[in-house]
Amino acid sequence: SETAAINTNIVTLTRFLTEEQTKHKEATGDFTLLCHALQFSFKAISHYIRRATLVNLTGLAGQSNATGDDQKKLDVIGNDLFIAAMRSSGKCALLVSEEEEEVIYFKDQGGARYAVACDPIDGSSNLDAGVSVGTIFGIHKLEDGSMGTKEDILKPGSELLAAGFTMYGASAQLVITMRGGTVNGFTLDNSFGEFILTHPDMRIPKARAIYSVNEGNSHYWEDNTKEYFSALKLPQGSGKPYSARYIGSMVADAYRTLLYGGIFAYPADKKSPKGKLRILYECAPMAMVFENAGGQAVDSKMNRMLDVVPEHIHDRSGIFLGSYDEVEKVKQFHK
Ligand code: AHM
Ligand code: MG
Repeated sequence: SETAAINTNIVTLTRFLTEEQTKHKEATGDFTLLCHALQFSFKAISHYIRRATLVNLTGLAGQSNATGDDQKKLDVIGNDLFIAAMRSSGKCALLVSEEEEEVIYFKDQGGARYAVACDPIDGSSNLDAGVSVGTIFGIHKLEDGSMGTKEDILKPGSELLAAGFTMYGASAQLVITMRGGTVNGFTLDNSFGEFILTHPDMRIPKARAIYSVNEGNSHYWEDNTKEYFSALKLPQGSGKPYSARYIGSMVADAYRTLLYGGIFAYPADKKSPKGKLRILYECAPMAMVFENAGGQAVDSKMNRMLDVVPEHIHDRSGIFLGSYDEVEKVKQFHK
């Protein structure tokens, strides 16, 4: 019958978080509240990104400013939405945002025990083309007795309590994981206004012949990086060379890699010896997601990405992340 096809036992993000909370006897519910604020910011950012595209479309008809201006506006809106959500949660002691030079301290928040790092709209250079962008986030817990200082966020990714990202694509996707836990994917159902669990316990395929890198930088790559990518373009065993897929939006390239397998890289090179992507709100959260899904993530020196400790909040790193076997291959070439 028709009613049999309708799922009446839907797992929303709210339900998922509540069920997770009851598994942890020591949980106070603070983390759940923080996540509620997070998910609201994702819904709001997703909404405004879609509206802004419409504004840009009228812009094409000859009414609007330079596109760069619009992009900037959206970066600011995303950032402001995220900051407001974190402040109003009452659970966030400090926030690092890609869009803010300095750490934001929410001094009026007595009892706030979390430190959050985020890139509110990653990949924003793609916005005007309607290409997927997203929000990346990492959550640390304050040390016992800490009043909330920079040291609470200048930590290795291995100490992250939770991390994840959203991708505002054909639909809004949310991928979230907790330390030592599984990776779960949710899809925003616009009619319900809820994130619905659609991808429980995501596992990245062990290997896949797809590579994702800005090959335009290859002139600047170190020799071993050049040799690695050249090798991928030769027929593999009795099979074919790797396929190339590069969107230029980390959340989209990472999401595809998570689902299909393969390798995503933004290596350090001679032009950018420290790489491009930022440790706190790009590399470390993604590395946690990939490890918890059975993949790996390393920096350009082949250190485990989650062991890298940033000195400054906006520090960068080279990164290779993806399927377990694909990252093993990266390591072989970078010995
Ligand atoms: P952004 O934070 O300024 O948007 O830059 C980060 C983005 C990533 O999403 C993406 O992986 C990378 O920059 C693409 O860089 P490039 O254009 O150099 O290939
Ligand atoms: Mg970014």
